[in-house]
Amino acid sequence: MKAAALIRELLVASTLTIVASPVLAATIEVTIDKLVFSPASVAAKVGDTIVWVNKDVFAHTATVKGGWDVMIPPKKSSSMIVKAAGAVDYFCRFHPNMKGHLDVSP
Ligand SMILES: [Cu+2]
Repeated sequence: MKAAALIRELLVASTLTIVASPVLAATIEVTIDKLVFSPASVAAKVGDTIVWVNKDVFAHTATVKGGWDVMIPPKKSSSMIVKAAGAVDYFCRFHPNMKGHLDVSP
């Protein structure tokens, strides 16, 4: 099998795995308005999706030092699937005063 075909097969297989997953994952919405994450602190479980909805006219990020980094363009939303349990503080790289907290249970 050619490499490209193999990659395609793997992609199809992983997509099916995600679709067939019986885990009841939740979607948790965090709004960004006037440089504030709201709610500032949310609880989630591994596998849940966090959606940041940016109502501001400038870009923000949800960034964990040494961890993940999500770019949220102006007037857009971005999402991330929570992969690890634990408590994390995140902030916006452009506005370090913007702070959020995530409590993730397994
Ligand atoms: Cu920001």
